[in-house]
Amino acid sequence: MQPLVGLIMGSKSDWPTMEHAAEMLDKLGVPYETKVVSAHRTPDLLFDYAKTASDRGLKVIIAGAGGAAHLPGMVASQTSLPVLGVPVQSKALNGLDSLLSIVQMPGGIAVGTLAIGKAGATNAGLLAAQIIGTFKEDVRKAVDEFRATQTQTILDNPDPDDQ
Ligand code: RP5
Repeated sequence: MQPLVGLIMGSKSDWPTMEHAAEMLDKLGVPYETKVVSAHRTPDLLFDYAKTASDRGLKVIIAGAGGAAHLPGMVASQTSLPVLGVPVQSKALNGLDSLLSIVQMPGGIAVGTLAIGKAGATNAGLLAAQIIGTFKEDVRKAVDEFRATQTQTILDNPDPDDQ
């Protein structure tokens, strides 16, 4: 199936975090592609990827990076597709460096920044699906069902001490 979401990350080492975005996209039936694209180590690839993304049929880009996390902002500078940035939890500063690098975009180029680490990657997949759901009915329904199941599961298990 034609990928609608580009799921990119600065390094293979980001995959244990970013696979949670992939998991959510799988769950919600959103076709996506994955690729390592580094702002620092493969800058030409970054420009090519971002500039051709829309023509290749992508509708949303999820970009995860850690440390000096320039990837989401640089991708956003080269495409008008929505870019969702995931701050990967770095070893040295626990991802605060990643978060601040991604979230503090100057006005005029937008990156939607998610939480640090697994929650952020999960929600990036969910938010990408919600964007795709604005024009793809099956994905919108999958998101609604996911949320309804999540709510019901909590209502059915109110005792925090139950296993
Ligand atoms: C960033 O540097 C990557 O996004 C990664 O989070 C971090 C460390 O990369 P590796 O040295 O593990 O490849 O560009």
